[in-house]
Amino acid sequence: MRIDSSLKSYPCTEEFRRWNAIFSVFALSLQCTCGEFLTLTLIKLNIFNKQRYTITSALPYANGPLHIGHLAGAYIPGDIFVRFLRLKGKDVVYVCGSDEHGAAITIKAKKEGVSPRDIIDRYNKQIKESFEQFGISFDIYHRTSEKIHHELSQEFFLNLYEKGEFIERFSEQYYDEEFHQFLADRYIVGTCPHCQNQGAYGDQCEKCGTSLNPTDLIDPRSTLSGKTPILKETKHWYLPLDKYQPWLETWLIEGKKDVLKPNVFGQCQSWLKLGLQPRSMTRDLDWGVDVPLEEAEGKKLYVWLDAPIGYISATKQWALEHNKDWRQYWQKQEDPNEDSTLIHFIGKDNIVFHCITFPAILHAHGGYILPENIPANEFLNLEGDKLSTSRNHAVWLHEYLDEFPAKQDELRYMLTSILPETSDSEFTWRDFQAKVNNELVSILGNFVNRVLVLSHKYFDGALAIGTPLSVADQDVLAELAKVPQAIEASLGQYRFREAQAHFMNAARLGNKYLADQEPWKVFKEDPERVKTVLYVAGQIVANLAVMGQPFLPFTSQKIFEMVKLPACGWERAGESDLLKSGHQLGETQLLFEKITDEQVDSQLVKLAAAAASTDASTIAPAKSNITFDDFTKLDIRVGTIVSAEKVAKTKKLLKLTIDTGIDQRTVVSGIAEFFTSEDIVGRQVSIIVNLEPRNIKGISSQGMILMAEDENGRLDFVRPDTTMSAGSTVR
Ligand code: B3M
Ligand code: ZN
Repeated sequence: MRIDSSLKSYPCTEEFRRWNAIFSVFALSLQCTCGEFLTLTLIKLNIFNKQRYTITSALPYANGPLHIGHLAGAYIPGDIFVRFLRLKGKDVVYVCGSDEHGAAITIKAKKEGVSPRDIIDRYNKQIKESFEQFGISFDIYHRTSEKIHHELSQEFFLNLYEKGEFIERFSEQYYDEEFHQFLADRYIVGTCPHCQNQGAYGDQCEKCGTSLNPTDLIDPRSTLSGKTPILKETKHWYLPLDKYQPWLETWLIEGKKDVLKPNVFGQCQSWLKLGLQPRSMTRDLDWGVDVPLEEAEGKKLYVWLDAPIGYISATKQWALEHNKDWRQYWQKQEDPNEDSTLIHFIGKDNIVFHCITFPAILHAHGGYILPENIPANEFLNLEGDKLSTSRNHAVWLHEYLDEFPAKQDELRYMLTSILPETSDSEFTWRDFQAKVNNELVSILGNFVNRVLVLSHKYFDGALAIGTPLSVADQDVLAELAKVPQAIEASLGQYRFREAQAHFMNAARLGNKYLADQEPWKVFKEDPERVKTVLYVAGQIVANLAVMGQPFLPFTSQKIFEMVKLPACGWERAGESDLLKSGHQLGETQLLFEKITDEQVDSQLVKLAAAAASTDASTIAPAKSNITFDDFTKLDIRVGTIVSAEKVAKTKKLLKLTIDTGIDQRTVVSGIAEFFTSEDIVGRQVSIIVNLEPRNIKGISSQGMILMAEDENGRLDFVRPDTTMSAGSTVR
């Protein structure tokens, strides 16, 4: 179903606003030149007018702990959205789980010298716990290593195989001779042909997002041995993405141009412009889902074929446990109006798989619904630098939970306020401190606390209307009543930062109301008026509990307890009598505490220490001792470079002619990435002259130039400080 957007203009009347609220269309007020306010309304298909929803957040690889970048990418937005849907009374399933296949797992296992099973069991547990503690409210957190998942993935493969969808192809693939293994995905790195990123993987460049085949990489290297791989023939099954390109252009580009976020739409459009290529759906690996064909013994499904099917197998498992029908959440229904609405929350490096590959698979299989939207986020940086697992530049969730116990909502709030929704964003500990202290403590916490404390002090915690509501009271309640709709409109466009800001504005409204009414001053003369002020303020507090539920679930829960109101749904948000006159409030609890300078400093010190220790660990380890005799065997001389030329068809090699004082000889040296021949002719170098000659690219290399190499692989010559005569010895 498609509903076209249309741009219409209406006078901004009361009636229009009501109509606007009922249909939840998105409105924008502008001032016309005549001075009258006009409201331009973009009528879009309202995402919240369906009954059933299937919501997914990317399945994290079970190969390491989670950090704040994960939360900000796919989980906080997904959780806010789902909590909101539940509050709206929708039938929703929110699925996630560990991605337990692929090279991400086996490489980690190899590094640690343990089995892949050890790795996935360890991290699945840790990741699951982190999600639970942060209140990410999945209906199920599943695992792709489960039998039900293997079976469903194989069923998908066979379905496509039997329909003749795959192209079967023998081709030459990279192979590491030392490790006797074909190299695909993360087993091979090289330079991306599109953006020149030198660390692109065999299936994708994470920098520009483009999906790749290993043979696309420039200067490929095995991540197992570090060596340049050889080519060897093997058979694989390819998904003909080129064949689905016209369909994708209609479904995705034409059909979704108005609903996809610009960052997502732009990426999809540029890949389609490049032209899609067939992609292999099988791998020569020993860990993963078996390819269910006799002739494919020993081969596994490509992890990006099975992982998204993990959303479906997770739903199947959940349905089994809850007596539900999983088909209602994934398959097309007789009446298309009853189809579930599928939304994938992901980070930007997963866009191609969720917008192109997985939909193509679902389409080729048939019978399945397709995603309604894929609201991918960009990346989160930390203290001016990219988050990095290998450099330990991260805020790990399990460590945060230890160091800031019971402060989950503080991090949720901070991350929501800086979500990288349209471009990369930045987490700093100082900002975290400012957001907690100046917003959560000073605005939200302070307001709720004052209302509770004053009510207890003056009226033993009983709320009641004293004097009739004043104009100011009615105004503040009218303002409050607009907030739920503003939140809903922002959430409907996946603008979570804006939605949370609307929520916070309700707390600001409350603070301003108290400051204006000054009940602490009025009480002596007019306690009945103060009764009313606290009654009105109490309604704002109760509304903060209702409206805070998607964003700050732990805090909302506490406020509900404090005001003694059972948690309620979104239909009651904005009501001005959530607490009836005569209602008795509960105990005051502290909502938030300030983050101290010491806490911030200790986090900064920790990051600096991590940076220092990873620097040290990249320095090559010391070698064992040798004898003096061993050393004197080396004949090292000062030589002068007489000429230098690039070795044809190589990137790194220069062929040098060196005057060694003894003779003029040829040396092949891997320095072309750092020096051109013009740079170095005439320079002095240190050269080992008694090394057995070696044949490099058909050239006999007679000696070796001594080079210094830093941890980033940068090279420079080891040479005398002043000019020495060629042939001088180095000892
Ligand atoms: N495990 C990649 C990632 O963690 C991958 C996502 C799978 S979603 C089906 O970025
Ligand atoms: Zn790239």
